[in-house]
Amino acid sequence: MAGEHRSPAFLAVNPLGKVPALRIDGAVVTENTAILRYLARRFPAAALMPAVRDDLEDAHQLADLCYCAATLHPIVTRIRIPTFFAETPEAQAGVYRMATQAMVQSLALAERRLQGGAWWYRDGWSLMDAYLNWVWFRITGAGFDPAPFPALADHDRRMAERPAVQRALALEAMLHAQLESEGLGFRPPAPPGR
Ligand SMILES: N[C@@H](CCC(=O)N[C@@H](CS)C(=O)NCC(=O)O)C(=O)O
Repeated sequence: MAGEHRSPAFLAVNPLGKVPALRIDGAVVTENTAILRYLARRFPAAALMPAVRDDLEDAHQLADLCYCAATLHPIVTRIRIPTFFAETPEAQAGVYRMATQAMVQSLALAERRLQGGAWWYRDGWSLMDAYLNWVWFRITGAGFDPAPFPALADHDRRMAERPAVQRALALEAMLHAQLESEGLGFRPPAPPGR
């Protein structure tokens, strides 16, 4: 909220002024899709993504990550921060409303997929579950109605049982409290019309 992601210091890390950016071995990797694939390949023992048998399976995995990063993620931003996309409160309410419609449409794929199993891939938990759950956490924290998505809500409960998720959420809550105390806390705007 202090705009540090647009500061020269951060633009030197990622010229697009976006997070995340991962500095590793002195080099910077940006874009969630690239970061997640890099981590999965660099730490195969962690089994962050299922092993692929051929190029086609690899393409399917890339498409899955792109679904989160290129389809869902930009809609999350419009739901949480409509002020980035329109100037007047009326126009922002329109951005929120249309982004919510787009999210309902785009999330149907994930809902169907999770109706068929506990995790995105049959082999078990993967980075896809983490990214998808981030989307869910962010939008339901900004007034998105969870009711039409029971499989995603169940998935969220399963995710919340994972110790790593609990650690990540506790860390985020701690950092959020710290930012609040500095007057830099972020609260998504109340959903328009409420
Ligand atoms: N294409 C990027 C998008 C990342 C992104 O939109 N990050 C948001 C935070 S969740 C951001 O940095 N927004 C700041 C801005 O757009 O000014 C990726 O997949 O990593």
